Amino acid sequence: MKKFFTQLIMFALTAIFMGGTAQAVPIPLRGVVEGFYGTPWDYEKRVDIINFCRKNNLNAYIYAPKDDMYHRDKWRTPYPDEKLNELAELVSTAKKNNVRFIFAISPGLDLKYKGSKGEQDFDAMMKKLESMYQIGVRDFAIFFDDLKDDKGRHNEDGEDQAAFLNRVQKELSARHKDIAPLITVPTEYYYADMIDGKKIKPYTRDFAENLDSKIVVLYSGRGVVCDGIENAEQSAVNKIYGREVGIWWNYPVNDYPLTPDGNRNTKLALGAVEKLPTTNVTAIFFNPMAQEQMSKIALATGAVYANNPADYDSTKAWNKAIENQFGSLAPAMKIFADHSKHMENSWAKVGAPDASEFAAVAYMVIAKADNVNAAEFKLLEQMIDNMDRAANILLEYLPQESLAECKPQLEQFKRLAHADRIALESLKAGSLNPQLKILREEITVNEKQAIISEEAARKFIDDVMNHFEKQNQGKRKKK
Ligand code: LTM
Repeated sequence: MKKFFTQLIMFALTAIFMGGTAQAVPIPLRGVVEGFYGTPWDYEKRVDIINFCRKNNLNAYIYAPKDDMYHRDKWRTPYPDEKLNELAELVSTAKKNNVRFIFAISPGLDLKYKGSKGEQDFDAMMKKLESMYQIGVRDFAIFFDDLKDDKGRHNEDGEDQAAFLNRVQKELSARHKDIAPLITVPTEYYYADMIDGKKIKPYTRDFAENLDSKIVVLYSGRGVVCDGIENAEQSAVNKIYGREVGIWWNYPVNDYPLTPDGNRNTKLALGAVEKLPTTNVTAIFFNPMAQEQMSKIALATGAVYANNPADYDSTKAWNKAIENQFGSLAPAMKIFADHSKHMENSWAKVGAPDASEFAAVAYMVIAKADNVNAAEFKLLEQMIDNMDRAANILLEYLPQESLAECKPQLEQFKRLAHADRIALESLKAGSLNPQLKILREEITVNEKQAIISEEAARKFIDDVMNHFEKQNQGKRKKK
């Protein structure tokens, strides 16, 4: 008992000395993975993101653009001099900023593991990594994600892959004493794909059992793009791999289609990262959008999380990120970004719901329809006016670099505000303004360039039209 009280007093004293809060424990390796499909970032964007990392206390950047052919499709081919010089500049910028530049390569599409072809490929890999060492790279990653066919099957052998990585790791550290442990992403890189019921799938079992314990493994959560990671899931994956596994977090990346027609995703992910583990995580990397400036809202929240997971408050971090990044434009940006947080399709779901306050008020107005009072109408009206005002301000005053990345979405936001206003006025008047149908068609056409607020401002238009449709059906029945 005495011991207990002594501990209690010690705890209280520690809390008092530390200002009442527990000390932040940052995730050791934390940063951005340029790992999306589509046009890779250019040199300027990379320099900018490396600076951003330093400012936000993120200590690593992974170079892994899927569509850099020298990273994946033609991984054996050496970088041409011009590209190598550019990479050398980036490596040196990263060093100056205390950001680890992690060079990644994705050889899985055609890597051979055995026989003379296997030897040739091992040599090709070492040559490529050596050329990166020569320009100053000290951190390397070899990724095996996205190797499944259309039916979701893969032929990868976990033991072969692990042996390959172990050999590369061994060879690299024999040649150089200043190399960090290798980082990898397995072919079964999300938890649901590692297990079959209660059993670990053969690939994952073989990969995990044979992989050198120093090699850092990243996974993407329960799914490829998923609604958070619970502590228990993190522990389960740690158990499979017999080490603390790191996270490759697919937010704010938007390189996957949102609609079943497979059209390009034209939505921006402008929310906070959320629902991430509070247990020990060894590394976390956030995969951004091609829209580098617009990615910084989520990335800044990711930095806050990664620097103190136990104390993370996503709303607080999101507000702060926007205030820091947009200054006097922050109020307008908050209104716009609030409508563009959530990403969802048949297999992906991530990000807080869009404009939850707007959605709740709009839902209430629709539910009460003929009974909405003046104050309730006013509330929604103000929200709609604010949308329009925010869009106008941002269209006029956003710096060119940011505007170039979100102009179609801002224009669509304006269209939504206009249509929502007509919808609201229709409800007030008790009869549908025929203009609404035309506006809705225009919005649908423009979704090829910009999706925003599907379940809030966009849904209100449909809900109002359905309301009048039902009313008309009722009248027709009575006749
Ligand atoms: O998530 C991983 C490990 N790999 C790919 C990423 O390159 C891609 O950006 C995301 C989102 O589409 N999905 C992946 O599977």
